[in-house]
Amino acid sequence: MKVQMGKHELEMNSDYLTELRSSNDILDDTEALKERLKEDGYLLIRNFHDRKKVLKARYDILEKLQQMGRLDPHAPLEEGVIGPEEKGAAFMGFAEKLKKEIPDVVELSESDRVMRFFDRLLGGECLTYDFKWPRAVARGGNTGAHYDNVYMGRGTRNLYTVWTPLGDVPLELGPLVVCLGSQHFEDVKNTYGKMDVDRDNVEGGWLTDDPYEIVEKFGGKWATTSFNAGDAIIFGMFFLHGSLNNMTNRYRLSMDTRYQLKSEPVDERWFGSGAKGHYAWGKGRVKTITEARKEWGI
Ligand SMILES: O=C(O)CCC(=O)C(=O)O
Repeated sequence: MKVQMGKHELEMNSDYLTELRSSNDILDDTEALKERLKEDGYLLIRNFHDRKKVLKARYDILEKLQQMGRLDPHAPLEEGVIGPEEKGAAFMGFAEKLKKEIPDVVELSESDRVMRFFDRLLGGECLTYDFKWPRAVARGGNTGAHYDNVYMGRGTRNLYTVWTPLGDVPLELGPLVVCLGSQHFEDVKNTYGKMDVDRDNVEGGWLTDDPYEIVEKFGGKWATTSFNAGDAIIFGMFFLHGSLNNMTNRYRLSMDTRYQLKSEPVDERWFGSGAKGHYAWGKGRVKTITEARKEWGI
């Protein structure tokens, strides 16, 4: 099957794009999970969440999109068919505010099931950042390749992203795509990976929107899968990822949320009272990623 990442077409099961492997076979073996996360850079877990809770969270966002006039009024709400404006929507925000607007989304990100999983994986009591990143991606929308460290790298390095599709997300709906091996791209980690968008003010924060460039220059291989409601993929701060394009007339709904040990330092932009999110990024003189990469020599 052919998929699209930005302007570039990729063939599934080719030299550039392969299938993610599930870790459900080792789900009860914490040591094996840790080893897999270190080795592969990610854990794909089917039915990580309670599917019913995912569908409730999906409904919250669909209702919001309906109120915003973003859905096709002639199609059933559950299908999330994009309205004539063809606009995406970001619902990103702090839990305190989101609890009033999309409470089931917040509940899903902080559920006992998720928190106890991280307590076990990281070997101590865990917390999740107050800021949540729910997204409704319209037709043609996608995310370019980036390390999450450039957005949330001020606390512990032992911080993890959970990407959760809010509904079934087959390939054509534009699921997350990761670059296998990118956790070992030392030149990229030591330059681009050390960037902080609020300090360095680099436009977008993406390393590139060209998946081929990464493989040809640095190595690795892209990987994705068809996700079902309930599934999730977990990865660390130095693992290149982005998303495929949504090639359909339905919204791709998802959220990304962050987890770490309570005992380790947090990135204060995203957690605790007074957290303010990105406070300087995009203000004043913005550097392009092309300029920044020239300076870094990558
Ligand atoms: O959902 C997307 O398009 C991007 C998500 C992402 O970058 C993340 O989970 O860190």
